Amino acid sequence: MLTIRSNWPVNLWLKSWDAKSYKKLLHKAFQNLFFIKKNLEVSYPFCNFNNDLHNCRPERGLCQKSWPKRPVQRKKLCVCLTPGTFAGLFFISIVFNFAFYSSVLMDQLKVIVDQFSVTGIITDIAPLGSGHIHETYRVAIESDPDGGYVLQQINTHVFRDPEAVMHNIDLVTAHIQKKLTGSGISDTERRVLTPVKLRNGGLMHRDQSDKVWRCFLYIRNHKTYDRAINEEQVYEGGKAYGMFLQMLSDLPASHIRETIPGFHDLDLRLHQFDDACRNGLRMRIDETRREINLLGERKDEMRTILELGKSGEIPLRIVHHDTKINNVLFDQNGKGLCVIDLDTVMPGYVHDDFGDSIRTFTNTGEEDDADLKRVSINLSFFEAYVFGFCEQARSMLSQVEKDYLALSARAMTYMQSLRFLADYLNGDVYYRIHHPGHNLQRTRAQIKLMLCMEDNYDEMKRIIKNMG
Ligand code: GN1
Ligand code: MG
Repeated sequence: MLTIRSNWPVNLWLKSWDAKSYKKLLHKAFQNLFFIKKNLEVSYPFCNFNNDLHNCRPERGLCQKSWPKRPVQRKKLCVCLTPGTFAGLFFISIVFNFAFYSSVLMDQLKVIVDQFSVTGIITDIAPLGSGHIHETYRVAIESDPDGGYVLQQINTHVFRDPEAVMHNIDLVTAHIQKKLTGSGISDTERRVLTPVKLRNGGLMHRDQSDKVWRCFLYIRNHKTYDRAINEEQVYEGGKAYGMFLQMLSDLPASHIRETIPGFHDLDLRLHQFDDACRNGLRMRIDETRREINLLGERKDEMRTILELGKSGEIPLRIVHHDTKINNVLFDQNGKGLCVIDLDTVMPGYVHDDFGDSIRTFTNTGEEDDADLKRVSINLSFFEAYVFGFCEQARSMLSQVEKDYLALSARAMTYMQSLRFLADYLNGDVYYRIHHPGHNLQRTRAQIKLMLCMEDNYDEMKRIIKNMG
């Protein structure tokens, strides 16, 4: 019987490229391919790893009979491959492993879904979304193809107190639900996240390997975007986040727990950044001197909002803290539906939310765009966001809060640059990366955006002032 292995070939391939892992990689591929764990000795093309078989000669295809001419000491099946045959078999092996791995994973996930009060026959469980922190899956149900559930494994390295996270989410979603119902909205299950309870009560499941899981209703017929497409959509996004703040404005802050202490505390982020610049990977520090200096030069100006908070000139509110464009769900007509990703809902400043939104809603490129020429700020998107946001939140904002909205866009883009770069220097330990150098690519895109905001700062301030 084949045993389950987590280090399937592609992972091994990506981890390191040296002779030893090449041999291991090929061996694994063949073992998996032929369901054989023993009695198979393989000679690999382009390399001579195996001392017992150093005489091997490549022949066409699998060759068991004609070779070796001189019997090897141990009685083993010898396989000699040409590069072409090898490539073919290797490809088949990867496909096989992928299918096998997926089906094992799906079975394991089904067991977890079953802990929650879900109904219906599960037809598929597939990765969902583009978040950098949690593992997220969509659970499809046979009788309800548009509905289903979202299963999420909480990243407990980032959220060390998942009970606090779920406590906040329970409170916030119930509060918003009440508000929506009170204002006569009928399809509330599409307007706010609905956590699904465990069969035995509670909102999160800890599995045998101590992984923590939670489940939400999947919001039917929604769309998400990683980049804005037009002004109407950006306006809708601004409205959604403005309304979110407005709805939480009467929830007592003392009821909310701090899920990541100092999450948007710039002094803490600067401290972590300095630490990474001192103790991070030497080669990476040398490689990013330009970025490190550029960020260092802006430190004092970027601390302005923090100082306003410390002196009490701006109030602490319950804010979202992760107001990216892809944390708003839109309906099929492009109208804002629901704000998701409530893990970091905590006391903070309105600038945390406004600034972080501008960072993603107005960027003409991607958050991690490799082509920096594509990254800049779209001022009509900026205006549209301000319009939507202020329409909902204007009445709760003080004049001082409004005066610093434009600066908050620069400050949040600055903080994000610090965080991506610190993670790069530390060896990519926080954000999930999709290729080596991904955090550096993200840093450079964010710095480019920040510089564009500096160039357009006067215009940004003018737009906000005009909005009243
Ligand atoms: C992370 O969960 P996700 O991918 O939306 C991060 C945010 C960053 C964002 C950058 C808990 O958000 O703070 O702004 O990446 N969340 C956490 O894209 O660190
Ligand atoms: Mg998040």
